[in-house]
Amino acid sequence: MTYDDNNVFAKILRGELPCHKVYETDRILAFMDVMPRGDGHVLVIPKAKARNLLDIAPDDLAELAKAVQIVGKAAKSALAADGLTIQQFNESAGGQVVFHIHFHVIPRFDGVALKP
Ligand code: DGP
Repeated sequence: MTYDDNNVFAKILRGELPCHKVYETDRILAFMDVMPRGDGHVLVIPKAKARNLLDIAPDDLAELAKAVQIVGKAAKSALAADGLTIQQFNESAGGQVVFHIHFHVIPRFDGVALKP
């Protein structure tokens, strides 16, 4: 499968769509999810073009994983959460809707279920 430059996260990276940015480096952007499944639901994406886990370059994946840990720790601490859920979907059959690789970082609280 190929990378589509018109996906919404590509537009966010180009500044064509707004986002609520929470973390940024020269290679990574993290911003709030517009359809949060819980308080503090953040998306972490690479600036490099990659459709999903099946085609991202290993070096970009390593950088992305490091950013997920940084953002996850910060979100858990900022919200005094009890835990974290990390989600990542690949292709429509795998639940992917936006075709620029991203990790969901969702702070979790004891006894609180994720919204559907
Ligand atoms: P998925 O590809 O299934 O991992 O889901 C994509 C996620 O992206 C979903 O939780 C909603 C979020 N999302 C979709 N469009 C936008 C947008 O324009 N801005 C932001 N911040 N999030 C979006």
